[in-house]
Amino acid sequence: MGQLQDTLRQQIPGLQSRAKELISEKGSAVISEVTVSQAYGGMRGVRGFVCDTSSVSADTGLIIRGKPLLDIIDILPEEVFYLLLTGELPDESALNDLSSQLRDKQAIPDYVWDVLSAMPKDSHPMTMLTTGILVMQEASEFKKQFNAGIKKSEYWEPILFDGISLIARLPALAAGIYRMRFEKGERIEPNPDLDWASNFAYMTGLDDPNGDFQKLMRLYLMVHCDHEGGNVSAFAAHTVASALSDPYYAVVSGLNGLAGPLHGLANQECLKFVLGVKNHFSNVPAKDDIAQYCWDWLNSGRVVPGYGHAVLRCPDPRFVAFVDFGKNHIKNDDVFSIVELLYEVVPGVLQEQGKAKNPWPNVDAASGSLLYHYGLKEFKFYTVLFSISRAMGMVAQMVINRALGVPITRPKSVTTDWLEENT
Ligand code: HAX
Repeated sequence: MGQLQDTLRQQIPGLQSRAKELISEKGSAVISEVTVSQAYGGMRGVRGFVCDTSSVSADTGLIIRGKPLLDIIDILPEEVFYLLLTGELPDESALNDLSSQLRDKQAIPDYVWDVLSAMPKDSHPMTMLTTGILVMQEASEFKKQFNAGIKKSEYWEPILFDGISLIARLPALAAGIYRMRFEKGERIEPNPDLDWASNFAYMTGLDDPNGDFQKLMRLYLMVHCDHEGGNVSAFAAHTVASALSDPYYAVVSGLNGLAGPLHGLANQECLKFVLGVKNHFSNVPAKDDIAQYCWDWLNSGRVVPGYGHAVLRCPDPRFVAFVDFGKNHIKNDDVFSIVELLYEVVPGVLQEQGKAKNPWPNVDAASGSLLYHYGLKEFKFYTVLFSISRAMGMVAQMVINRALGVPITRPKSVTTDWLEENT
């Protein structure tokens, strides 16, 4: 049915026996313990499940199937999706095959636009995106095959079918939401000659005389693809998918988590913060002034968006990739200059404040300034971009989990009384 599917069909028996062997030989080995602080503290650092699509190390950041992000920064989102799923980069023919599967499935049913156009005009674009995905759930192939009695060992195939269908539709859905929500005029039909990310850029209708916005979208939609399994969106999607809810339901659950300001919405909040700096000083401020601005911000009880991370303890390589892009493609841009200046100032301020365990920038600190430069100024839309990309990681994780027969997620909670009596 497709080269990606064939590769997975060959790989999955090996994955299953590797997991079976580990369980039988080392099933009772202890990989983590949980303290009372962790039980109250968002389970930070607790190792409790398996995710092979990517890993995040505190001092180097995102590693996709053994490849540090910055080593593969030039690959297409389609290639990274293949890599997340299989651990291999596709050759030309496998890439063409996946690209044509995505192209074949990209049409959005009309009822989606009907539903979206009935929503309040000032709905948040993330609400529109998750609504648009959810109403397409009726098309789930997994749901149909499950109801028809498909064997457990075959679940992953219709999960992948649904995942590819959903990922195929996201650029047109997101671009259509952009044009509808921000009154940009009629939707723009997909261009069959473009890759997945460039097509999204094209369908926004933004002016792109040199093709640099398409280039940025290829980078943007690649680097946001996955960040191991324990972040809010991945873990929410993982949990919901473990109940055998189909990928439409599960991805929407993950995206609803991504819509929180401490997670994916930070890219919107971050640009708001940077524009606040620009407005406050009427141009690019001096370092001392920006430091004072950050102190006033922190002292008013707010977090500096785009800085800090639950796992990372270094500048996020995804941030580094965006800053490199800006340095190479953007000259004399005040908003990007403020982002660069904040990078020089904020880590020192956060270190002096002494609260944040990681004073360094995360993925969200620079991306908005680039989008803004290319005319995508409606920052409420930014988390939708993150979502289009992150759906790839969520889908890859759920395909592998179903292939391995991972059971329903159900950790044990304890009561405060239990803690007082048993610790
Ligand atoms: N500014 C100010 N204070 C910060 C901070 C920041 N950027 N980052 C952390 N802190 C504070 C926390 O609020 C916490 O304060 P309290 O003790 O008063 O509650 C303290 O430092 C310890 O927090 P931590 O252990 O370092 O961080 P957490 O693991 O709890 O949280 C967050 C990680 C990313 C949520 C946090 O750093 C934050 O709020 N950052 C700003 C928002 C942001 O950029 N989010 C996007 C993260 C990347 C991502 O997921 N993108 O999708």
